[in-house]
Amino acid sequence: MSIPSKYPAKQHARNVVSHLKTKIKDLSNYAIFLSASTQESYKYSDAGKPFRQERYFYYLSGFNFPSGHIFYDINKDKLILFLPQIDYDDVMWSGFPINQEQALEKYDVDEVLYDDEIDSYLVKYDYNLTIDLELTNKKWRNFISRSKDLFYALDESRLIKDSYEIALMKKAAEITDNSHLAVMSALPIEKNEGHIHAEFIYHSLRQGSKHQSYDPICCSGPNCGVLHYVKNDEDLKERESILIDAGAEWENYSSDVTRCFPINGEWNKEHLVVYNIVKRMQTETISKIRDGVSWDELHLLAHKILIDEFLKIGLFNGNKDEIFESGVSTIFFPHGLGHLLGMDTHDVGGYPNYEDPDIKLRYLRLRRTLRKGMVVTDEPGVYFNPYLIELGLKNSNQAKFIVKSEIDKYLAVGGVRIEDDILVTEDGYENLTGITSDPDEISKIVKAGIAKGRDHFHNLL
Ligand SMILES: [Mn+2]
Repeated sequence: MSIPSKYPAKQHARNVVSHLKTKIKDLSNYAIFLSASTQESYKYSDAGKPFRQERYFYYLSGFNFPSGHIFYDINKDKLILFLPQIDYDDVMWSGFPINQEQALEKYDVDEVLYDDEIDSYLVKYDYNLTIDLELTNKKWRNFISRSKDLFYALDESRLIKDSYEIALMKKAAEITDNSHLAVMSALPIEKNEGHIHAEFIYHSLRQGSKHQSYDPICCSGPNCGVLHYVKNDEDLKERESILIDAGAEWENYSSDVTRCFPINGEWNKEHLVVYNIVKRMQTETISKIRDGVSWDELHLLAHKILIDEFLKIGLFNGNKDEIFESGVSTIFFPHGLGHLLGMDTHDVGGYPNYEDPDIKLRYLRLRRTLRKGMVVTDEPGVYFNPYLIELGLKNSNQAKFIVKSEIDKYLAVGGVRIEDDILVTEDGYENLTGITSDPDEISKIVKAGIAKGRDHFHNLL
């Protein structure tokens, strides 16, 4: 797979048009016009918010600065980037912005102009499709129209990653691998969940990743049972388990990885039992990933494995099929097996159905057949969340299968999730995540870090 030298904006525009054609047959009077995010400040303050480029705009431009616009002339197959005009008052503070010549060199566009010329392009076509009418494009409100079909075409196009995007995602994944390894190796200076958080971000930043794909989830003990725990501020003392869900971003492309480990390097009995159940759920579902496979089915397979294992160790009691039908496994595995990954951590095009009558499928964010070029997370989990267990015990259809006295033994573990980023290929998959999830190897890494002692690490407090 050869990788283009520039972010392939032009090819992206062509892909979008190929999907748009399935909705609008005659595009001869149409163009596409998208706008960048603006640099916003916090309310009542002149401090700028961290800049985050609008993803659809980036997809068609590769331009990562505020206030640009992109125009795709479908008839002429011509992509034009419009730069904001230079604000000379700002040059003193921010330096000179990228100029026309530099932008033409850097981006995969046919022409670079300033935004005072936009009108003369928009008047050429009856329909200049955009995704939203908002502050960034309100000046041209009379020339542009919001289009659901364009949204659809952009989503379908973003669904399948090209070689350039995959290369960016591999870089994000590599930074994430190193940062997870650093976290597992630094227990002498990790006495609070916040230290786990700090260690991950420090190592991501050092590798050039300026942003995280999402706020890291760094939990210990029972907190591991809270799916999107972001408090990240409790002491680790007395606790034995850690769960960290964190992924670095690279040039607007995400990674999303979860690892669990024992704080002292030695898995306690219950923690390892749960870990091995989740490991089996992940190994078996990953092994079935390939073009053409139903993601629903892999998700349900993960539930079946959980039920099988819970019956073996006495956490469930009853008939396998009846347990599956009751949905009681969602008390312990409440989220989906995984989601699409791309510029957004929960990437576009998954078509979830949050009203699905089948509770097992309700929170699955990807509801379509896997296709070559998709990147998905495979992230089964098993949690012992007292609130959810209570709900299960109140539900007469589910309570009869739960062996409460056995479940109680696992509350201290909190939960285990193992999450890798997987590229779907024609006849299988490629796992972009390299950090080990083997429990013995993890144990060795944690112990080796502990053996180095506190003085080995760069830390002040
Ligand atoms: Mn995820």
